[in-house]
Amino acid sequence: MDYQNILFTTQDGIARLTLNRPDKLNSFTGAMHAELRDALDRIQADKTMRVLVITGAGRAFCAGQDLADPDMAVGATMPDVGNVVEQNYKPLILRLQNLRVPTVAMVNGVAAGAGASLALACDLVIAGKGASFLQAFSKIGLVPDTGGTWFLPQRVGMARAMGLAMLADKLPAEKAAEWGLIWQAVEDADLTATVDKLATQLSTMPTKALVRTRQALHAAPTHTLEQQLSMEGGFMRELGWSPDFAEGVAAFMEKRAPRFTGQ
Ligand code: T3D
Repeated sequence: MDYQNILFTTQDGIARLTLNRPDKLNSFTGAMHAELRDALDRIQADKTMRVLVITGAGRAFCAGQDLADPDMAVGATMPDVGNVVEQNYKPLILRLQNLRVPTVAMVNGVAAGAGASLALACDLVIAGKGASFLQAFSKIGLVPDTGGTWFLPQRVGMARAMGLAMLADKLPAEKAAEWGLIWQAVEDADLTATVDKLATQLSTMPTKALVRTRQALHAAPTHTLEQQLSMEGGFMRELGWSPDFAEGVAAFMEKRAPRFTGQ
């Protein structure tokens, strides 16, 4: 598939996906969603990939749904917004959550609406200090989607989630980090280098263990302690038979750096 709305590269185990409609602040269209699905499927199928970095071209990360896209055209007939969510946003988030590599959002500018949710669906979110997070939905009569109502209260608590979602004020990156919405806010000039270093680090780590960690942490809020202990036990059993566990222990015993392969 030829990509017109995203850039996609892979090198040294690092997949980089750039939303590439800078004139429209990288807002989502149906065509962009199709390209994203294709790129995520390629990462899932490529066993040499160890990490995914998502960012936006130009001055924004992503302004959410393109409100001028034919999918959303409000005219004589109203769009079926629920269908768009089911067909585009839900599969996007489920693909990311089930991706077999850790994911990093490099938030280079405003992340609004579903764009904010896309960032929050990544395992680690690093933003430039000039970036901001905006739950734009209430401004246009919608509800936070793309997992927004799930990620927000888990990260920042109900009071702040409610304020952000209802009032739709821009949350600057530094405050987002202070509130625990994201992992880190860094100087804009340092964003790319910081994320490059992080991606390189993640690409040499035990990939399966990182992904099982994601799954366990996301399952915890709806599990009893007993269920969670069982899940941990199952993951430990699986990982305990993995080459990366053997390598990790061998490297520790031999007092050397481990050479994980992601297996
Ligand atoms: O079925 C479904 O689709 C449901 C799914 C919904 C998911 C959602 O994401 S709903 C929320 C949709 N997003 C928004 O409501 C955000 C709209 N955008 C903004 O509020 C502002 O653009 C920003 C706060 C993000 C940035 O403001 P600012 O002042 O830095 O930039 P700007 O001047 O508003 O935008 C620059 C251009 O991008 C401008 O185009 P122009 O006039 O230069 O030709 C603007 O129209 C365009 N743009 C920005 N956001 C969108 C957009 N065009 C289409 N859709 C957008 N979402």
